[in-house]
Parts: sequence; structure tokens; C-alpha cells
Amino acid sequence: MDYFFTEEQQMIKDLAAQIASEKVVPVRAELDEKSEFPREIMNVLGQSDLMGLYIPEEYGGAGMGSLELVIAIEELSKACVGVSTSFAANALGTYPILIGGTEDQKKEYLPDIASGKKLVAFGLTEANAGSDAGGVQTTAKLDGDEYVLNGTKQWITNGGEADVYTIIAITDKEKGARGASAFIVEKGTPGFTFGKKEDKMGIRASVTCELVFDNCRIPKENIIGKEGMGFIVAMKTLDKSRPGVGAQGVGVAQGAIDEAIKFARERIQFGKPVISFQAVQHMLADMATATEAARALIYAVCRFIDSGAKDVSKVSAMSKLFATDVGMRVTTDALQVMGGSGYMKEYPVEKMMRDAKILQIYEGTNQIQRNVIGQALIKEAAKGSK
Ligand code: COS
Repeated sequence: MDYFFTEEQQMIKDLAAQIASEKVVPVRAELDEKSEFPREIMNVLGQSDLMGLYIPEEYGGAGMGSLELVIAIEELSKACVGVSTSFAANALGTYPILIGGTEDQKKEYLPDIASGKKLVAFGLTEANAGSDAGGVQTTAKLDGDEYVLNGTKQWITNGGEADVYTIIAITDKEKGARGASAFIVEKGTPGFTFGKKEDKMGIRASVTCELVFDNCRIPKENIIGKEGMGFIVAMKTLDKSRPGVGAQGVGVAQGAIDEAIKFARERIQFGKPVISFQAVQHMLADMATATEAARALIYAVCRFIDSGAKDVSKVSAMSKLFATDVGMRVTTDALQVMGGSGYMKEYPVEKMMRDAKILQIYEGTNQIQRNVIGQALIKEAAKGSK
């Protein structure tokens, strides 16, 4: 379907698709098998100016928005969700600086992030703070001109590979979610090390690692915004990033549909290509319809966010919930269309199905998305608006 992209948006789509087919497809199985971070591909994405799509021009970016970012994420995800996770996690880690950072912080960090010279990671999750993001236990105590960080972050995408980390830590235990603050911590800071690297079911071309803070001292100027704003910065960050996860769902679904159709046209059973059977056509029809609906929702939500709309939590959660459920269902059905072949590593669909699973879990499980949507509906009803 024609989504009436501008010339620039179409160029971004074409460029990301070209990188996906030339640089990602040839190595995706190897990256998956070795569980290897796609450093060279990240460099190419940086050199192609795709890392700074959503960063304002005055800080070295392209000055575009969420829609342009998700267009790139979707194309990369058609080829490999591990690669698109490494790419998208940069935006996730950068949003706190864009949302709450000072002018000095933006000038210092954003140009290198936009050019791909520096990679970023977002550190919210902990062993006891997953869905309950307010349960963060890592602390940051002011001591003279420095904050001292102590604690461990878990399951951090780009952990160890990133140069810049945006970290949520507690500055006032008594205040609950209002006692959290956000900080910028650079790799190499004494007291900041990397712990366990996870061995994952899917998205193995992305790195997931623990961050360990042991009396890690950072300049007090590294706080993002004010003390107590950390939870809000984290929630606003997720509002911005969740449509990108949805775009991963759309991309992986489309990648799987393309593979299933190619296979079904070639596979002969009962003397005919299996695509000539209505049972297969109906599956493909449902898969394509759901994927197009998810794509349309993602683009509409991104256009709403880019219009400057203030309250985007509900629609952002809807886009992530719907499109990632589609991603899981469609990759599973694509494998079914391909039968035994789909289950084999010789074809990319078994990897797509493994990769799709995490999309229903990370950046807020799809159960949490329903909570966010439900709370928003209650608030709207109380206000008497729709
Ligand atoms: N934008 C701005 N403010 C927000 C907000 C948002 N999207 N969501 C919540 N807030 C504010 C609330 O208004 C509230 O402010 P007050 O203290 O002034 O009342 C405060 O933040 C606390 O909100 P709430 O009471 O809703 O927090 P909960 O602890 O109940 O948690 C959920 C809310 C479950 C939605 C949140 O913890 C969440 O998103 N969890 C999933 C986290 C996640 O995605 N983890 C994945 C890892 S990060 S890659």
C-alpha cells in the first residue's frame, strides 16, 4: 500500500533496505549462530547517517522524527531483528538526553551519537525491576560535586558495546517512583564494569549484558534534568521508543511472509506448488492482512507523535502491543506454511520466529502495554472525553 512517503522518507526506506540486503542478509545466520554483535553493520549505519535520523539538525542529526526512524527499523527487521535491536537501542538510550538533557549535554553527546561514532544503551531494568520499573534499587548519592552509583542493571541491550549509558537510579528512597533520577555514565568510568553476558533464544546479533556500578563516581552535571525526574524521563522514553518495537514486529512479519511465499511457489506437493492450495492461500491472506494493519497503525501513531502531541502513552502502547503480537503470529504461521523446511536452520524463518518472541516481552511486556492502555481509558472516561 502507498503510505505517501515524502521523497526523503522513501530514500531512507530504500537505503535501509539496501543495507539490509547487502550487509545484513549475507551474515545474519552467522551472527545468530555465534551470538556476535554486528559492529561493522553499526559502522555502516552510522556512515549512512541513519543513526541520527531523529536527532535535531543543530546537534548533527537529520532533524526528522519517529516515522523516519521506524521506516529504517522496519527495513532492517525484515532481514534481522538482532541487528535492528542493536540499532533501535541507540535511540532508546538517546531519548532520555533528548527529553530531559541540558543544552550542554545535548551538544556534548548528540553529534557523536548521530554520526555513529558513539553507541548508546539505556539502563532501567534490574533483577527486581522489570515490569515494575519503579522498583529500581540502584542508588545514586550526591557526595560533593559527584554522584556515587551503586547497583546492578540487568538485560541491557548494547551493554559493553555502547560508549554512553543513560541510567535510572534512586536518589531518594522515601519517594518511590518520584525518587528516581536519570544519569549519563560513560564507558571507562572507574567503578563501572560489565557483568554477565546473556545467551539468548533469539536476537542473538544483539548483545544483552549486566552493568555493574561499584562506587562509580560521576560529575554531578551528568544528571539528566532534576533529581526525582528519572521515572518520568524513563516513561516518556518508552512512549517514544515503543512504536519502534512495533516496527520490528511489522518488519519481521513481512520478512517471514516473503520467505513463505517464495517457498510455497516452489514447493511441489500432490503435483502442484503448495501456494495453489486454498488452505495455504488463506493463511497467507490472514498474515498479509494483519501485517498491513499493524504497519498502518505504526505509521499513524508515529505521525501523531511527530505532530507534537503531548499524551502519546496509550497509542504508543497500542502500536507496540498490536504489531508485536502480529509479528509473533505471522512468523509462527510462516513456519507452518513451510512445514518441516521452515523448522530447519537452512531457511531464515525459524530464526525470525525465535527473534519475534522477545518483541512481546522487551520495552514492556504486552501485558504491561494493556495496563497502560487500560489506565489511559479509565483516565479518559473520568475526564468525560474520548
Ligand atoms: N509519561 C509521563 N509520566 C508518566 C508516564 C508517562 N508515560 N507513566 C507514568 N507516569 C507518571 C505518573 O503520572 C505518576 O506520576 P505521579 O507520581 O505524579 O502520580 C508516576 O509516573 C508513577 O506512575 P504509575 O503510578 O503509573 O507507576 P507504576 O509504578 O504503577 O508503573 C508502569 C507504571 C507499569 C506502566 C511502568 O512501571 C512500566 O511502564 N513498566 C514497564 C517498564 C518497561 O517497559 N520495562 C522494560 C525495560 S526498559 S527497555
